[in-house]
Amino acid sequence: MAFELYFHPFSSYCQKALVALYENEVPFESQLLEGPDSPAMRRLAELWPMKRFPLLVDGARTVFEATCIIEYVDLKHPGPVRLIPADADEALQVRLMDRFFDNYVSTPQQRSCSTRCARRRSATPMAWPRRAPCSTPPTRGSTA
Ligand SMILES: N[C@@H](CCC(=O)N[C@@H](CS)C(=O)NCC(=O)O)C(=O)O
Repeated sequence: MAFELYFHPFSSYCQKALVALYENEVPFESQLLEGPDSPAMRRLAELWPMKRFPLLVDGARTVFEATCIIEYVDLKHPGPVRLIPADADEALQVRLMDRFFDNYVSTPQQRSCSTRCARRRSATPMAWPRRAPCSTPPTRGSTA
């Protein structure tokens, strides 16, 4: 059975998972998260109550967190391109870079985009009526 990937193309975390699948031409079924009420979004909420994406489904198994999806794909569907080096020390360097870019680039970038999307939504309510692909940002002054 082919993997299923729940994703939105504007999400950098989803792009990480997609690169892993495309690099080794791993077949997968796209579950495109088209909006808050789309069937794929409802199914995502059933499979992963945190409702974060990407999410990979492999039969009865669900794998969340883009980094873990990459490791899972490398483990279960190895191809000519090694996603995580076999050498433990080199693998550690890859994981360090992964953590750096997630924590200090992607997450702040996502927060900034979400803030702008939310401002735009309140100015033009029809742009994305209820929920953007990424989290609604905290309001100014909140501690979240
Ligand atoms: N740490 C997670 C982050 C995933 C994440 O935050 N994805 C965003 C999309 S950019 C999301 O699911 N947003 C939906 C929401 O916050 O409700 C990963 O690496 O996969």
